[in-house]
Order: sequence, then structure tokens, then C-alpha cells
Amino acid sequence: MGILNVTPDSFSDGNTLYQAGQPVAEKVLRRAASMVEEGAKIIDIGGESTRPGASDVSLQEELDRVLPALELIQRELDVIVSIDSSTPQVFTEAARLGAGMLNDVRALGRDGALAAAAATGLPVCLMHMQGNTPADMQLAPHYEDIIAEVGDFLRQRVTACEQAGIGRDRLLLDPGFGFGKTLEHNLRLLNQMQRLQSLGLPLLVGTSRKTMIGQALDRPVDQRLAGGLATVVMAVERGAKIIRVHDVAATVDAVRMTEAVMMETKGEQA
Ligand code: 7PJ
Repeated sequence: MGILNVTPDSFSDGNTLYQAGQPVAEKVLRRAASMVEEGAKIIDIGGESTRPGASDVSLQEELDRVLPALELIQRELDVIVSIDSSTPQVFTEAARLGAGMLNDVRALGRDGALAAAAATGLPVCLMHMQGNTPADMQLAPHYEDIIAEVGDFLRQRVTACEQAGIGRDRLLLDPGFGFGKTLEHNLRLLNQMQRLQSLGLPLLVGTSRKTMIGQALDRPVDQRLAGGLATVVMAVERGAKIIRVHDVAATVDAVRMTEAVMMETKGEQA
């Protein structure tokens, strides 16, 4: 899964894709096309910055960022488009325009999100976050047993989804690296992630360029690829089925190599 941020304050794309008031540009399409060429099977479009402390974006603003990018990519590329959003109206409109999947860092926790997601019929990735919003999640994260608590949260959200009419066959789960977690929490979560396989649903993992890599290695955001690839290998070994990244080509090789070792054979392309 390749990350396509269409936010003006995206920390890791250096503001290169989005310009207020400008039509969604060539740049968006070029970036998406190159990720597809490098082996991305899903493009994850996000119009809300969820980095720690980020401010809220209005509904109209989010629609204006996400929908034109979705339409353009749908028209020009053969790839599944995922929508990184928590907003019911965005789910509805994106589904109407052909999105293939919803990816919600709030695990359909917003008012109306469960019903709107259910009505789309699309697969949904439910992510764990401690704290209610990116604005407050890093204030004082605390866990007794992070794996158990992340697992309990995700199990409850799966139940809520089933009650809203979203079957298990439409769900993916994500432990939410960096969302309401200290460095120690993130390291333990990754090291013991195989325990989340007992939830019985496909796991999606996103560590790409995140602060946990910066903190562990003392690296700025543009020097986190090697550290990130180490987390990718560990996540795949511990059962991750989808890896959400900025650097697709390097990640595809890391995943394929990990799978080759795990299966002791040169497999198909990841
Ligand atoms: C994640 C996400 C993640 C899922 C973001 C960033 C922050 N969606 N959206 N998992 N992170 N499912 O990319 O650094 O970890 S936005």
C-alpha cells in the first residue's frame, strides 16, 4: 500500500503534492503512477493530517482534497484506491467514485461512521489509537499490557462493525504504530505483534518514516528508510499482510526477500 498524502501540512512529503486553491495536479498522478510501477497494489489517499498535534480539517476541505485525487487515479491507473479518512460523508462520496477500501485511524469511531461505512459495502481497515484524536493522543500514553489492550480495543471495534452490518470478511486490523504510543510501546507492539494474529483477521502495518524510527535511530524524517525496512521485515514475519509505506520499491524487495526466506523458495512477486 503506497501512501499518497494530499494535505498541505504533510510532514514527510514536504508539501510537494498539495497547493491550496489549485486543481489536483499532474504531481498527484505521477506520484501514484510511480508507486504502482514500483509494485504498489493499493494507493492510500489521505486528506487529513494525523500527525501528532495536527489540527482538524473541515468536511469541505477534506472532500476537496481527496475526491479529485481519487477520480484522477481511478481514471488513469489500474490500482485499488484506499481512502484514509474518518469522515462518514467522505466514505459515501469516495465509494460512489469507485474507491476500493476505507482506512480509518479512528476505527469508525466518529458519529455516523459505522453506518456510512456499512452502506458502502467496502472493506475497512480498523486502526488502534489511544486517545480520541491525533491532537491529544501523544499527551500521556499509558498501557499495562499494550498487546492485550490493543487486541481488546480491536476486538470491540470488530463487534461494533458486525452489529452495524460490516461482516468480518470485510475487515482488516492495524495496531496503529505511533498513535498514542511511546517509543517503548511501539517497540514492544512490533516485537510481539504475532500475538494479534489470534484476532483472526488480516493485519495492516504502517511504520513508514515514523517518529519511532527517528527516536530509535536518531534520524530525521528523510533518513528513516533503512530503519523502516527493518520494521517491515519484522512485521511480515509476525503476520502482516499489507504494509503501508512511502517508499514502495525498496519495501517490495524487502517483503519479497522476507517471504522467500519464510517459504524457502523464490516466490511470486509480492
Ligand atoms: C497510519 C494510517 C497507520 C493506517 C496514518 C503517517 C500518519 N493508517 N494513516 N495505519 N498512519 N491504517 O503515515 O505517519 O499506521 S497517517
